[in-house]
Amino acid sequence: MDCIFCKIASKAIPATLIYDDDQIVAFHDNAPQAPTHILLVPHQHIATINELGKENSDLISHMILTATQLAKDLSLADDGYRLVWNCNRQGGQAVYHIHLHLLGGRNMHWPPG
Ligand code: IU
Repeated sequence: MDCIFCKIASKAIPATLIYDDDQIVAFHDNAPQAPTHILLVPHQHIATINELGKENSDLISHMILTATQLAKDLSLADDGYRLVWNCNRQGGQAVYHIHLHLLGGRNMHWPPG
């Protein structure tokens, strides 16, 4: 499958991973939208969050808990940060392999763009 995030997660493409386990990897976004912009990506190829089911509950909770731990490790937790899942065209999804954005280090806007 020609999926860039599958290749990064399987290490077929070298990337600087800041977190790596048997379920997910995390790395810095290559076009950061905030001083800290990290992507958490599962090894399993799932195209969009629409495809998630109860069988993925452990994976999704692991992604969120890893993101919150990274936020604490990077001293973002007290000031705050944002977790984002983009879904499909109107949601602004560009890479069709699910990923959780962790954004921090600046004031976020609401409503989002
Ligand atoms: P989106 O939620 O699908 O829009 O986010 C995809 C993100 O993946 C986006 O922020 C890109 O900058 C980022 N990205 C990357 O970090 N490395 C890559 O090789 C590619 C995209 I392609």
